[in-house]
Amino acid sequence: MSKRTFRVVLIKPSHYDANGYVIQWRRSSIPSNSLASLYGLIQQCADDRVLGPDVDIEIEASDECNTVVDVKKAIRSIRNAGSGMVGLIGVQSNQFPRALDMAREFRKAGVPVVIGGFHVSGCLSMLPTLPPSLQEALDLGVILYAGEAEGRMAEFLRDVDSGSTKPIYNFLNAMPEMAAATFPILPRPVVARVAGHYASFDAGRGCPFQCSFCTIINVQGRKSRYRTADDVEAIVRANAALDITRFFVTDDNFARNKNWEEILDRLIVLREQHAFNIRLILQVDTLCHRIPGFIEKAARAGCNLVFIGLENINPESLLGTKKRQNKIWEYREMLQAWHRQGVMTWAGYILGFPTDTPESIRHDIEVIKKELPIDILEFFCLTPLPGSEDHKKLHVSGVAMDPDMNNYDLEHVCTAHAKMTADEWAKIYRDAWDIFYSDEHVETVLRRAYVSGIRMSKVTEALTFFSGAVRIEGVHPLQLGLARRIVRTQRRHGMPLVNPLIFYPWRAAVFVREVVNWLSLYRRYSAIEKRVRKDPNAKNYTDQALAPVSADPSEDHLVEIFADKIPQTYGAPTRPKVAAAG
Ligand code: B12
Ligand code: SF4
Repeated sequence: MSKRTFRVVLIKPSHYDANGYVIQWRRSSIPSNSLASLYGLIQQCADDRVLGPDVDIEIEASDECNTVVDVKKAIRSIRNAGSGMVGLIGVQSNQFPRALDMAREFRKAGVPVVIGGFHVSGCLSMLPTLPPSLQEALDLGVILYAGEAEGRMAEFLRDVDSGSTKPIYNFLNAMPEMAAATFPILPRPVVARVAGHYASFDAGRGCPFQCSFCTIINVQGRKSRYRTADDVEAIVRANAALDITRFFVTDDNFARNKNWEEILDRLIVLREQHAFNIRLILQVDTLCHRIPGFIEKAARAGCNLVFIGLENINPESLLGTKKRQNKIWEYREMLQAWHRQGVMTWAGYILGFPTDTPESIRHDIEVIKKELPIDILEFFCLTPLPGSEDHKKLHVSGVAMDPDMNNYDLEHVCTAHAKMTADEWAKIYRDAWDIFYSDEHVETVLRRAYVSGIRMSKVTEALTFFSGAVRIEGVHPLQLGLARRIVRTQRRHGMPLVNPLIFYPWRAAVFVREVVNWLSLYRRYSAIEKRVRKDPNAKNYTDQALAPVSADPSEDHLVEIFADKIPQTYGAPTRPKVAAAG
């Protein structure tokens, strides 16, 4: 039987910086789970020979955040194979313009292109008509894929192979079960491009809550679906066979995964009885400490860094976006519980809620610094992301929003605010990093880490990384990697290529400036770390954030500060308001 090859090129697009260059690095910091999911699914199709016994399916996967994609080479490889397709994977709204620019080149060469991910799914799930970005893709002959691909790839590949594809595939009304579903996996060379060789998997999808800024509930659903402990063990073993044992678990809220205990118990056995050197980064909610044994087991299973969706400390803001589950009087106890297990705490904080002003934001960040043992805080601008209730409301009522999807990266102001001008909002976003990462507060964080027994060198590294991202590289830490690459010829569609004689000297100057800035930041923080370590009194350090939490929440100082803003509807503690400590 004569054999033929169907070549699948999977690309996770990045997005453009303010100069129109692709944001990419020699090493990225966080792996792409969407890429791993699609790779796993198509590898399964290749193993099952779904295009016929005579057809080999070859797969090539790259994450643009850490790889310069050579579009011409990819086109040649598909042509040489005789058939194939390009999949633009897990495309978020901010990545859609970059995805379209690549699609444009592939389509010019007649290669089938399909785009999937949150932008396509979010728009199709929430908007009554196609937005211009999706229409432009269709006009280029790009196939749009909404919804999840588990259990559906064989049929889709057959459609592409036989040239009988539909313009839009929409599976948003039929979420696949996660138990025993094909799992995410990537070849080791792809994972090796992520700093620290982190791989990723999702142990569940969907979320029962209703935050109005969130897209997840409208794309993955409010009914949560979970992988089993057997699935997770299989994922860990498959990666360990490639010598990869560090994982970013992408569940938006692992604490609400109903299989959490079984999963953690299984990982504990792998770690403690079979010497798997597992390390986990988990995302959890602010009430996870109320789940008996959760934090202790997470730490034993290898969690050394936890991301907490704090979002805000002002109850008025939280209520305005239906984030009712966040109860500020529980924050300190929750954070202290992670510290007791030696786990570094990393929280996200959103700026631009309707009641926010530059002054209130400054005030609230100062309160956090004093009151809460958060090691790493990162800031986002409240953004009407396509797929969210906020976006739908603005869209339907015709309120102006930035038409450039590249700006939906949570670092740009994309719509008007009732109390701040766009400039004020953008300024307080930039200032927020300076306010939190002042040298004085960096010392406080390191002193807290010292008494809590958290590895200080790790905290210093993390503080450097998060404090320098926006201030040195001009990108959010979630987009930061190691050693920026700027390819002169990969510029946004419509922007002119810069003459090499101007481009390369500019690039060299920027590179030198950035290296100097990073080194001096790291040296400064290392000197602070050394000072803390040498301080004979360091062991006795204490402050308001480390103070034991009173059994009576009404005695909590944070409750005092926001006393007049805590709604009394959900059994909140009451206490007369006092001013924030100076
Ligand atoms: C992990 C994660 C990250 C990681 C990794 C991103 C990466 N390189 O992949 C990090 C932390 C770096 C990150 C960063 C950001 N993220 Co993020 N992230 C996530 C998270 C939590 C999980 C993503 C995931 O793996 N999902 C599971 C996969 C399997 O789902 P999926 O991508 O939808 O893929 C399925 C289908 O869509 C489909 N599919 C997808 N692609 C394709 C392609 C083809 C060909 C086919 C057939 C099918 C198909 O099949 C897949 C399997 O079923 C999601 C929330 C979530 N629950 O998904 C947010 C999410 C995707 N992120 C979001 C945002 C906004 C960001 C940031 C802009 C925020 C910021 N400033 O930090 C940055 C942008 C960074 C950048 N430019 O790369 C938004 C996107 C919303 C939107 N409309 O754009 C989300 C939805 C969260 C939210 N706030 O609502 N993120
Ligand atoms: S923001 Fe987090 S808690 Fe809120 S609905 Fe989205 S995933 Fe759930």
